[in-house]
Amino acid sequence: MNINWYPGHMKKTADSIRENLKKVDVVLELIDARAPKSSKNPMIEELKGEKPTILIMTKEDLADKKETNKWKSYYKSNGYEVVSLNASTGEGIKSLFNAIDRVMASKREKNRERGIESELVKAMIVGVPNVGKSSLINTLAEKKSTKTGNRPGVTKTNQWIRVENKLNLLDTPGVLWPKFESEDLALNLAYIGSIKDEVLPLETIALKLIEKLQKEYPEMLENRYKIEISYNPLETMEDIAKKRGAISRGNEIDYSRTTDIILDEFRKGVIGNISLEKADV
Ligand SMILES: Nc1nc2c(ncn2[C@@H]2O[C@H](COP(=O)(O)OP(=O)(O)OP(=O)(O)O)[C@@H](O)[C@H]2O)c(=O)[nH]1
Ligand SMILES: [Mg+2]
Repeated sequence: MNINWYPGHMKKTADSIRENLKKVDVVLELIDARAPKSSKNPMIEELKGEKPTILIMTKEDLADKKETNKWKSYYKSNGYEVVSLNASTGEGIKSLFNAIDRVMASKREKNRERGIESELVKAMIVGVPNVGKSSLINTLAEKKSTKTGNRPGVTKTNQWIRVENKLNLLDTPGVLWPKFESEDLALNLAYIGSIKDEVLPLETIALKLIEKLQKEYPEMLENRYKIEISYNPLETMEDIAKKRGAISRGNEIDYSRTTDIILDEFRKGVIGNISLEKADV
């Protein structure tokens, strides 16, 4: 898969992350609960250095809860402060406030010793495109302060959002990195909508997703589309097309429409609660 997705603005974003790190107390690093390894940008890990960080698994409502819990244990045992939540509705947000309190405890103590009573926490929100950064900010601010959308690249520039005297949050554009480690990783990022659809071979991506779901979540596919899955992903795709009436004039299968149906329904979580990566890594 040849994805030419590293335009100049990615580099600019990396430079600006480096710059803004100096201004914040904590980094909120967002990863997608459905792909907690693939959606963790190694560039961010490198850029942020020793800055206190909270790893936030967003979209937990779309993932397999059992796997999400395993991933949390995995990251905890690797020394991370980690929480999972729904960035759109705010479900699970209490765990984030608790984590912020833990991370800020020593700094607040030092401030108090110096006679500074401010509870303000300055945080930078970072993560791959479409992971829910702006949604999380809106949820924390309890109003629509930033633009969100179900596609990558919605946020174009950095923006500070103040939440009373408690939080000063920096929304940032999603960042990818120059070279993906494996095709599976790239596919996961494609499935969750972190790579622009325009640069992807979408039919191939949908077939690969079917292949994966056939292996790992066959009942979900069967129940959602009322089909019996075939060993051949292309046949499964054709069965889905017939069930959904994605047939064009001349009785031909409309592969492009079927592709849209499958990707859209996976991304919305209506096929089921699916974890693309298992935590036994
Ligand atoms: N189900 C579910 N949807 C979410 C969650 N968080 C965000 N979304 C949806 O995911 C899409 C992307 O959200 P954004 O907040 O725009 O993501 P972003 O990380 O700011 O994206 P960029 O600015 O493009 O990098 C939107 O359609 C949100 O409604 C979540 O926890 N659960
Ligand atoms: Mg955004």
